[in-house]
Amino acid sequence: MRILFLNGPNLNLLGSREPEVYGRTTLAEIEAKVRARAKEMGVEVEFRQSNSEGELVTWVQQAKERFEVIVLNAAAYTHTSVALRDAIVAVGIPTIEIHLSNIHNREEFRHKSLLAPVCRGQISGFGVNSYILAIEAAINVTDTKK
Ligand code: CA2
Repeated sequence: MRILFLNGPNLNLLGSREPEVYGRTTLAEIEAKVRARAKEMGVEVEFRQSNSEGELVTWVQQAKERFEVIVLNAAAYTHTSVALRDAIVAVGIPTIEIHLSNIHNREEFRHKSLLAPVCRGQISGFGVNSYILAIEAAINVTDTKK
């Protein structure tokens, strides 16, 4: 199984600012943890970050035939992007929405995810572990209802 991890805007800043909200782990360190766990679980991962909505949309489109599952932390685009939502529907690859923080106990504007209705599920609020839990979810995603 090949899993594509996509990370949205400002996640490249992890570890440097707002540690009280997002922790002190950098995105490179998260990637290393994901790779280590994926190796144990016998799955392949690709890990990318972009600040550009269009680039994220292109990567979702290009995932067709190359990846079985997408794990997506769309960051702020979670709450705004009809384009990403449409891309997830268009490619039809099971997509798992993840967040470091619990978006439901933060500001009201973060409670709404435009992506959640077209994703298989959402993992939110477990810090770096949201990424690790997503590997487990991805491996079992074919067992879950669409
Ligand atoms: O909790 C998450 O993973 C979020 O997707 C993170 C987004 C936020 O807009 C979502 O509501 C929830 C923000 C990512 C920005 O990351 C930063 C990291 C360090 C310093 C500043 C921002």
